[in-house]
Amino acid sequence: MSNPGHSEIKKFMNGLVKRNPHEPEFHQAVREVVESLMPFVMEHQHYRDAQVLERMTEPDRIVSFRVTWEDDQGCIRVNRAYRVQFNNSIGPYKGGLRFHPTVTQSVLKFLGFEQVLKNSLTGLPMGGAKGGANFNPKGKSDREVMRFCQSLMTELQRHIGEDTDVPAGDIGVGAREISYLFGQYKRLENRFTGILTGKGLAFGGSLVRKEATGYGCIYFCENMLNQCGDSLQGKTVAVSGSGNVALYAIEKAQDLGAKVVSASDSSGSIHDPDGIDPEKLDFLKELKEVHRARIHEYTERYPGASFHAGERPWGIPVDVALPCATQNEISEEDAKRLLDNGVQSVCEGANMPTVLAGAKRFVDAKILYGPAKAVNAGGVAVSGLEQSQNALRLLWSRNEVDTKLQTIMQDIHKKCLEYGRNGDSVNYVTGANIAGFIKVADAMVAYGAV
Ligand code: NDP
Ligand code: 2IT
Repeated sequence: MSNPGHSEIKKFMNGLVKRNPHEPEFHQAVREVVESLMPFVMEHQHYRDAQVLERMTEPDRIVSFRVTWEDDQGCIRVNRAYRVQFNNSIGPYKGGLRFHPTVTQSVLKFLGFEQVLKNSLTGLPMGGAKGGANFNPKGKSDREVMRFCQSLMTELQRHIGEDTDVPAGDIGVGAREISYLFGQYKRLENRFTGILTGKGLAFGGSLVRKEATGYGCIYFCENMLNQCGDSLQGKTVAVSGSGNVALYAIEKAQDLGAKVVSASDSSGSIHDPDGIDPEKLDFLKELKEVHRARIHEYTERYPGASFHAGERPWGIPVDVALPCATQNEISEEDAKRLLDNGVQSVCEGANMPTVLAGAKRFVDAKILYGPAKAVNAGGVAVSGLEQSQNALRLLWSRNEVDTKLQTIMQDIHKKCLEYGRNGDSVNYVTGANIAGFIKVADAMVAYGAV
């Protein structure tokens, strides 16, 4: 590490690991941020004096609770849920809920910490939070998911509010789950209010929220390429995942003239050398959004494509890679393979999809590497716009929301350039971390010792 703050970083991270044992995902997320922020913080003594980094890495509070529900066989089931309210210095807490068997306090702390800086980057007044449960929606009936959501909201409703904390979706929490959660909140509180985002269009949802994270990812990627006089037109693209983020990243990449040759789920990946065209994407959406089926069925319908059980798509030679599934899905070996195959850009639709050593390889190779907190901020940004529409009791048109999303992604890109320029290249990791940090840090310093 050639960082001027090397010993400061080491000291800081030793303390953080000691205070938060057994939380590897949280350590990883903080390390990535602190490694690029420490030199900046050391140059600005007032942040050091106010212990801003120490305060910013300690959540405001964490609520953990039992969720008891009854399955279709009449058996009582128990899960553990959390809400990590990380930092509300610049606005009410905001961030998704994740339902996945791998959910732990460490995973939600990493996501909550990232969310603070991401939400700051959007320019909207939103603090950062994350929540979820170790509940596996796979194989559960709609009624089981409904009972689980109702039980979870019965406790969560005490801790949230439209000016306090506004949850949304994430892995395993989509339109169906948000609907059940919102219905239960409304029933318990007897108030119709913008307590969740990602709601159905019939009850306060925003146009373009469903598409926002995927579209935003592609807008950011296009901005990075445009900066170098290039564009997505004609590029070959690998996408991982086939959930909310992946499907709409594929859609917008197609719109901009790219050829997307892969998608995946937790069972493996498909490679379609001819490209996923609009008709094939409609099939994939139906497969995943309606039938919740496995991805190998794509190859039964389109025999020109192949299925690779248990594999990620990073061995396919592509110009652009878009990890849109989950954390740590690009290993150092995957990063090396992508670089060896000449990848020009990696844009992170998922949160923390690249291990630290892989991210370092992308930065050192000076490719166009867009970190998650900048690239995937379009989702929470349109959530913020959904809150605005709810407060105004208005519905903006599709074009109005999409134009605002494009402007927000452009602004985030500009902020990354402002703080990440390094000679004739741009370190988007440093740029995003510093730009996101400043607004939150300034608010914290202004509040005094709170
Ligand atoms: P979805 O649940 O809609 O889709 C997740 C996709 O990733 C599925 O294809 C799923 O496969 C796959 N996946 C999940 N976990 C794993 C795993 N451990 N190994 C392999 N594949 C996995 O979630 P989203 O699309 O909403 O979220 C994807 C990523 O984007 C996450 O990192 C999330 O935090 C991030 N994100 C989401 C935003 C949003 O607005 N939804 C906003 C910003 C970031 P399978 O179906 O087999 O589980
Ligand atoms: O990681 C994320 O930014 C999200 N899951 C979206 C959060 C939100 O409040 O829309």
